[in-house]
Amino acid sequence: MLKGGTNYVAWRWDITDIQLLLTGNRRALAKAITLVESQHPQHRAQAQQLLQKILPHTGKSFRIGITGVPGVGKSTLIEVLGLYLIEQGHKVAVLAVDPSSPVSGGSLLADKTRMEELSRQPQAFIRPSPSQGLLGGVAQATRESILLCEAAGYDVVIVETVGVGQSEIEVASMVDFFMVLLLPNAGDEIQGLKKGILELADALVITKADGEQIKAAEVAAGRYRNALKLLTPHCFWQPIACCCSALTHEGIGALWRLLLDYQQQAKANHYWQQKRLEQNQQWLDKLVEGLLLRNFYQHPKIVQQRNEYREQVLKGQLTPLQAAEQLIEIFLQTPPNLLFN
Ligand SMILES: Nc1nc2c(ncn2[C@@H]2O[C@H](COP(=O)(O)OP(=O)(O)O)[C@@H](O)[C@H]2O)c(=O)[nH]1
Ligand SMILES: [Mg+2]
Repeated sequence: MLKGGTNYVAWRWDITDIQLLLTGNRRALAKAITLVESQHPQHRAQAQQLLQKILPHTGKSFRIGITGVPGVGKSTLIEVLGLYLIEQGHKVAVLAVDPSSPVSGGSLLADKTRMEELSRQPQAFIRPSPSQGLLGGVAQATRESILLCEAAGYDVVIVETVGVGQSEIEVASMVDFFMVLLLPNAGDEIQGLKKGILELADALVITKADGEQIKAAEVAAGRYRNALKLLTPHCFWQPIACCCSALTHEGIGALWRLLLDYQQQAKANHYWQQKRLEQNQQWLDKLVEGLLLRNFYQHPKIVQQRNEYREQVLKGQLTPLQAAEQLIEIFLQTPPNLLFN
């Protein structure tokens, strides 16, 4: 790992690296992702230059988000779907957003072993989650990694996340199609679904619909279908509940046809491009807000004077608005050195 930075200084991206990346070289891609994951300001600058150069080669993939609780079958499904897609002539990249790792020190997603066969395929690229950083940073790196995968010629990019915290909202906002995997034992699970998740989903996929669980899976799909009917569709697409098994491969082909159907319809009515534009716009807005806030609170003069103004507000000498305006004035007087991270 090059995250530390010191052993990294000699390493520069040159035109050969970019050409290698564009020809689909997996080492060059892995190296580029390491660069965009780096928190080091110098690397961030390099990463942005690299991204700018490859931008014309991005945007052509089908970006698919997959979420679900640990054990629901994400990795197994991605492996089976990935192998199926490779057979059809696609190049498949898998990226993970794992907000659990910085907290627990362990990772719920980075179980590469489950995708052993897929990871052996020359047409596949699997990248476990960045092991550090707050979710915002991880999400930023993942967005940039999607672009790098596209530049390297991957036409299907799967982003996997376990639904912790805000991670599925983040992932939904960076993909074209978002699916939520659910276990077949429906019970009262619909109520147990995280709030807002139904609204995010383009498809609910009941996993492990095999053996004795087929019936339960079908019952669950029916219940979810009813729940979905109660939602007002936010676009042309009516979210779908379906079953599949990564064990028997039943439903895998149908799932892919469903995705293609979505893609075709979305492109035909220009929703595809519209959604991407909106996502990009939101990403930009979020970055502006985040960068400004961070730079404000880290600004040496603000660090120095913030408490003083706070006290004046608490003592009733200044109104909160007066204090805020004066602090912002101080901030604007000395141009801050805007940096991400
Ligand atoms: N019967 C059955 N078991 C499955 C299926 N998919 C996954 N599993 C099992 O469910 C467990 C969790 O799967 P995994 O893919 O690691 O789940 P993840 O934590 O969501 O990535 C493993 O023991 C898998 O073998 C399936 O389609 N049918
Ligand atoms: Mg997994």
